[in-house]
Parts: sequence; C-alpha cells; structure tokens
Amino acid sequence: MTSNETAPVAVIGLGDMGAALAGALLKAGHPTTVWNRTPHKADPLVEQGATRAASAAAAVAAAPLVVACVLDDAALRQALGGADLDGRTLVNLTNGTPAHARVAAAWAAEQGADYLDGGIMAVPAMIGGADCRVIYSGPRAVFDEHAPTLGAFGEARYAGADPGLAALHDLALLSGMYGLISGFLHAVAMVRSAGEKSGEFTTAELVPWVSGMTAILPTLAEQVDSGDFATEGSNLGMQAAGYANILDAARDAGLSTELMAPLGTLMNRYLEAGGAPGNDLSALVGMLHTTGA
Ligand code: FVH
Repeated sequence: MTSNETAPVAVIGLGDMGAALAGALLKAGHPTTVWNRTPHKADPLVEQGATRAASAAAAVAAAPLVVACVLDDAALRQALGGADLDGRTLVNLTNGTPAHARVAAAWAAEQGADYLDGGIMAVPAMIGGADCRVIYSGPRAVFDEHAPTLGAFGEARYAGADPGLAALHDLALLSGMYGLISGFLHAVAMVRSAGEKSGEFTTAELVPWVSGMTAILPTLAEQVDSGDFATEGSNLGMQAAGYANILDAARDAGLSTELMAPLGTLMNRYLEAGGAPGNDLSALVGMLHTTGA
C-alpha cells in the first residue's frame, strides 16, 4: 500500500469527530476542504491550512474523495442533499444501522458515486493515533484505492462488500462496550450504597476482575460457533441462582435493577424452556434470535 499524501479530500461535518478527522488529514499532508452547517467550527482547521467551502456542494466539488461525519443519517441527507456526487467516492463515517448504510450506498450509486460505509472505533482524541481503528465496508476495489488516504485516521480494516457490514460490526462492538458500562454503573451504585467511593473500588477491584474475565470470551465464542455449550466450570443453573442474589441485594440497597434484570430474565427463560442447566452462558445466544435465524 503506497502513501498518497497529495490526494485532496473534502470533509463534511466538523463536530468533535469530523474536526478530528479533518485535522488528521491535514497533518498527513492532504489538501483538505471542509464544510460545517455552523460555519465557525471550520475556523481552527482553516488556521491549520484547510480550505473553507461555502456549502456542502462546494466542498464535494473540491475533491474526489468526500468524508462525511455528521450526527445521524437524517443529517447526512440534509447535508448532502444539494451536492453533485457524480464521480465522487463518498466515505460515510456517520453512525447508523446496516439498513441506513445499504440505502445510502444505493442513493450514492444512483448519483454515480462510489460508496464506503465506516464505523469509527475511537473517540476524537484517538484519531490519527495507533489505537484508532476504522472499519469499512463496500466494494473492495474502492476500499483498496482509498485505504492509503483513510490510513491517516488510524488502522483501516475492511469488513466486506456488503455496505451494511461496517455498521453491523460497529454496533456489535458498541453493544459490548455498553454492556460493560451497564455493569460498571450497577457495580459502583452497589458499593456507593454502602458509603464507599467508586474510584478506589473501580481501580483496585473492578478493572482487574473485568479485565481478567475478558479471557473467557473466546471460549464462549467457540461454544456459540460449535453449538456445544457444555461447560466444565460455571454452569447456567448455578449462575441463575447466584444472579438472583445480585438483584435481591440491589433491591435491598434501594437500587433499581433495570440494568441487570434483563440477563436474569433471559437465564430464567432459558431454564424454564428446558435448556440444559449444565450449559454455559453462551447457550443464551440462541434465545436472542426472534426470527428463527
Ligand atoms: N465523538 C465520538 O466519540 C464518537 C466516536 C465514534 C463515531 N461517532 C459518530 O460520529 C458522528 C459525529 O459525531 P460527533 O462527535 O462529531 O458529534 P457532534 O460533535 O455532536 O457533531 C455533530 C455534527 O453533525 C452536524 N449536523 C447535525 N445535524 C445536521 C444537519 N441537519 N445538517 C448538517 N449537519 C448536521 C453538526 O453540525 P453543527 O451542529 O455543528 O452545525 C456537527 O458537525 C456521529 O454519527 C457519532 O455517532 C462519534
């Protein structure tokens, strides 16, 4: 993969993330044209060498590669509604669903544009750094053509030709993150109910515990893929009984169980439906399919 620092790029949307993306492109040497609905957000980037476009259409006209990162799918349509995308490559880094991505790809194709969808697995401060990963989906040749430029943001990872795949991976990864945050919120609420500070508990106990527990995920994933959920360690029957104690203790402490109750409900539904109590938690994944998939 060769570097391509002189490729011009247009960036649509200069919120926290769009501004970070434009900054990374400038730092990598790309002539960068920027547009934002609220114009003053372009000022710091113009000081760094970006060209300010008077409209989204003008920004699109300025560069063959257009990176869009706005609030949501509706904002994307509003921002690019009047632009002529013919002959352009639109890289949409706006958070959305796989369905949004597929519709956007079809919309871009109608206008004569190539389309890549992207999911940014980073916060703005990480853009351009070693820990930033962006997942892309769309035609492989389009990804390969622009990967050197997109590499300015961080690792560019290709998920597949279906334009919805980047959003699918993005939302799946965010699901894992929000599950972690849910557990964190409930855990610190529990220790705070006893008058303890959350900081010491989090660094000394929670982080080491949760970090260690991530090591079981590949084993659970293997069980999901093989369909053999039998465990030699922590069976579901035991876990369901212990899980009820989490909920009871929370209620006793005057805490809501709304973050934790759903997993307990799922375990009980599995066991009540005749699921094997000797299986591991991985067996619950089948309970999440509502359409027989
Ligand atoms: N920031 C983050 O941590 C996450 C990391 C992972 C990816 N997300 C997604 O990135 C998209 C943009 O997020 P953001 O952090 O830049 O968000 P804001 O700072 O709130 O900026 C929003 C921009 O969207 C523009 N915008 C909103 N509505 C419209 C519209 N109707 N027409 C044109 N532009 C619109 C807004 O413009 P303005 O309010 O400044 O005029 C900002 O440029 C997002 O999908 C995240 O989920 C970020």
